[in-house]
Amino acid sequence: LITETELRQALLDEAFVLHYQPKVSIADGTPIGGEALIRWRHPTRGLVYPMEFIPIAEETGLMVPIGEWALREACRQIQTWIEAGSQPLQIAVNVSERQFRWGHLPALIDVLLRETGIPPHLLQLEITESVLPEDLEGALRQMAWIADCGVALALDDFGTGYSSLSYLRELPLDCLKVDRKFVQDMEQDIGTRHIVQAIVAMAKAMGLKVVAEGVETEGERNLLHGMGVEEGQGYLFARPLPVKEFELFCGL
Ligand code: G
Ligand code: G
Ligand code: MN
Ligand code: NA
Repeated sequence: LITETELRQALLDEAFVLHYQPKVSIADGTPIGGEALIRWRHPTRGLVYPMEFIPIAEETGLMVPIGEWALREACRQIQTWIEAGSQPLQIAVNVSERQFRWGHLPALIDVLLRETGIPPHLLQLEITESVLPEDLEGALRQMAWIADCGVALALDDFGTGYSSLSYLRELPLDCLKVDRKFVQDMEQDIGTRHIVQAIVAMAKAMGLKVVAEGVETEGERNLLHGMGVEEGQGYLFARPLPVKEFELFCGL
């Protein structure tokens, strides 16, 4: 079992690494951006996935420093691409409820933008609906501050949480990510297909971009394309990749 001590040591040892999953154009597969996903290079167990250690990080308060590491690493990676003269893509970083409750996320983002000098729009934060009901006012205030910096905000896993549509228009969002459970079921289940259609219509009416998560089949891709979804992410296109492979995939 993973302990808090081990996670602290992993931070000190710089044992975490980011993989990047491409986001592509549903129409033609052109790379549009990427989502950073953290992994732990464990000395004996090999690559450990976030499912196994994020919950422990959340319980022990280590989510804040680990989340800070991930944000800084992603910003540095964007900076590296810019310095190398490649056409940089927007990179999304997941941010958990804990990091909002901490209260210093806007200040951290400000520091990272200054440290790296990257154009703010190249960074996107993915938040889930679960950050909202806890402390809606606090989350809103922080999101507004972050959006004012020019950093993009996406609502992740949309449709699975305690969706209250009433707050949706109050959030300074750029993008909705349709949860992969809907994408998975939409070929077999017409009801699910209607839900996706409704989400897309709503997002468009609100001026939000839609990204479909977990696209695994050509059938799903065709349905999404027909609905006017422009961006997709999933094993059909690419898995989360080590940085070198991501660069190859995206032509960076
Ligand atoms: O890569 P994988 O599918 O196993 O990721 C599982 C979950 O871990 C994702 O849903 C994501 O929300 C979370 N996660 C991955 N990387 C990070 C990170 O850098 N910070 C935070 N807060 N969550 C992450
Ligand atoms: O929770 P969040 O959406 O941030 O995390 C994305 C997770 O989804 C990652 O763990 C990633 O490995 C996983 N993922 C990405 N594409 C696919 C896919 O096509 N199918 C499945 N089953 N999982 C995917
Ligand atoms: Mn995500
Ligand atoms: Na998601």
